[in-house]
Amino acid sequence: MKALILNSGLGHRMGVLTSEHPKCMTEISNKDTILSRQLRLIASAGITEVVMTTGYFDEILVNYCNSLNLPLHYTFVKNPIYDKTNYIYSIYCAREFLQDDDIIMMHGDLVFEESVFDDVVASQYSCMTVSSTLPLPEKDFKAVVHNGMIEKVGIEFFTDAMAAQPLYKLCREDWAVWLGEICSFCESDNRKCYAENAFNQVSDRCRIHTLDVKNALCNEIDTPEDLAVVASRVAELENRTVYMCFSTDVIHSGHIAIIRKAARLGKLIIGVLSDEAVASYKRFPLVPFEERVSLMENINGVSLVVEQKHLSYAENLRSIKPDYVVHGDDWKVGFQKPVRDEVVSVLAEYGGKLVEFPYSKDEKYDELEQRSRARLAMPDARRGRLKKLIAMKGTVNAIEAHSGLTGLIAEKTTVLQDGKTYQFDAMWVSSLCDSTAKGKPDIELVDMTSRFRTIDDIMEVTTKPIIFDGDTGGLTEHFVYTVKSLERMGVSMVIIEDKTGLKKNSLFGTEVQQTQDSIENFCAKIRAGKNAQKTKEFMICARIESLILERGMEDALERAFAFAGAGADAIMIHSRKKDPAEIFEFVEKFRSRDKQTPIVVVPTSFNTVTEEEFKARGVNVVIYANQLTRSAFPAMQNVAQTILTNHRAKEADDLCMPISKIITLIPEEM
Ligand code: SPV
Ligand code: MG
Repeated sequence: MKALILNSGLGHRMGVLTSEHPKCMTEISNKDTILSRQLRLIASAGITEVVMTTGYFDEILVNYCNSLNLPLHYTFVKNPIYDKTNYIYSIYCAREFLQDDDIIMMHGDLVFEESVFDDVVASQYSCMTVSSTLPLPEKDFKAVVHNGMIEKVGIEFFTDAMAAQPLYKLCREDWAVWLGEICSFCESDNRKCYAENAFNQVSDRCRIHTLDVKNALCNEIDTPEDLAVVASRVAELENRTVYMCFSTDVIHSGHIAIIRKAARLGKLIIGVLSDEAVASYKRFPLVPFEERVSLMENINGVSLVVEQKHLSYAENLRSIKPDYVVHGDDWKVGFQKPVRDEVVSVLAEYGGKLVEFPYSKDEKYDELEQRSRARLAMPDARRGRLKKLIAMKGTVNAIEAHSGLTGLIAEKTTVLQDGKTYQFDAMWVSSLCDSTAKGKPDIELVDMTSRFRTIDDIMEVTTKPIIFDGDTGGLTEHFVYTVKSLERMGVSMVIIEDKTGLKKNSLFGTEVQQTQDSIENFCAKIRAGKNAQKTKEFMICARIESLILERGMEDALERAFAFAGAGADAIMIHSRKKDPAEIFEFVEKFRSRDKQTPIVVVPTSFNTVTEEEFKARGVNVVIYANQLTRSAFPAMQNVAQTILTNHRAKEADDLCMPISKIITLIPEEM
């Protein structure tokens, strides 16, 4: 595709403004002349070949074009009798450079906005810009239109006519017809009319569609009055703001293409989604917020980068009030739809517009995303993420996983609610559920090798951080090895409970014989673990069983402060009461002296308390320790009984997930 710009004329009606250079070099803003704006848009549309006809001040014009340093290759063709002919003859002079290609043709005094030019370039058919909303001009071009096709162009037509501007896309077959007729005109000495006079003779074979620009800027400048009007429209365009939000930490060519398109609508402001918002709806960002900001700041066409704290655009839109919001049209459905609906209603509050470009699924993106996930799953990338999430969100949640399958549920389950997406932050490898899955009691019978095997199964198919239930931690001499192994595997936190001897599950409480370890011994175990670990990020959490064993609040608090003093990175307080009062009392008393050390709770019994309330009270980790196992067991038992009752599986089918669904549950690759 080539651009043809007709610049042979002088523009006498501009007066002194054209006394030293051709009209196209008239300034229309601080940064542009008519011509520099045209050339910039041509270059940014990816067109590289420009044929320009010249006449008046041709040398000045050629030098000026070269001085703009745009990535364009020019062919200048001077009309030697520019003062005695019209541009039909200039085109004739340039004919050898205009063969066998699609042509974007424009008069040199035409100023149009980016979106108009984009539509012309993208048109599948030959087209001319017209306006269905502007009144018919007295002296300028009008097009006679039937069924969306242009039949005649000239200043003399008023019937069935629309205001028209000399900006065309001419597909090569149509252009060959028109150019042929231009040649016939010029060779029979008909050189003083418009090129459109030649078109009018062949419009049945040169099929030009209308492209309705309505009120968008697409104006010729003939007089100083025209210049004033166009300059103020250009100023308005240059002050327009465009807003886009990015959550991605991998930028690919598709993003750059949409940023380019958006920047053509006005000053582009990019909202970069906070780490917390990204982690809540997608995955933990590999590139932290600050780096994602500087990535965006360094992309050509981006004027300003701001933080977008939430998935919702509302806060930023109300404060920035951009003229446009740009997004791919993929968000019309799926989990982003509520976010889009809110954008539409906030834009309506002040008259902003939503521009949606067709979304093309980029395979490269999928591949990059898959690689990012694979990286997140690696031990070094996974281990420190729990600490970061606690720092970022204040309170995180974790759900039990005891196999690859339950790991996938923890990894992939998301819920959309009130425009927000919820998912689990981490996984809890429970001793109770790991033992139960193996049909064994929760008494440290399943050995560490087997427990590590479970971790490995989960890690193979997930990326989220893991909290390991380390029971009592065993002998201190053994615990130091456990710490090093867990750390090496990429586990984020081990929780050990201050019990000794034969451990039984805490939910038995005092119904079974259980012995609490001494503060001294347990502190020594914590210290030994902390000394053994190699990375800063790995966390050892001390779990206090005083409330379970009914030793009282004072004992629980004394232990909590002692264990934190011995280096525990977090404190877990456990209770088997339905009433959360004792948990709340502990949290309040602990927090009055220790504001920092994260507090962990397992609300199996006191399950009426929401995460929001725990957060408000100063709890940092909420673990749903056994619900997947407890829900799966009765479901499986029911199906087994149904089959036995009916002597066949038909009746059980409605209780089961369809095979077609279960096979899609397991990803081919993570
Ligand atoms: C586990 O899930 O194994 C626990 C938590 O240790 S609890 O069962 O509540 O003791
Ligand atoms: Mg346990």
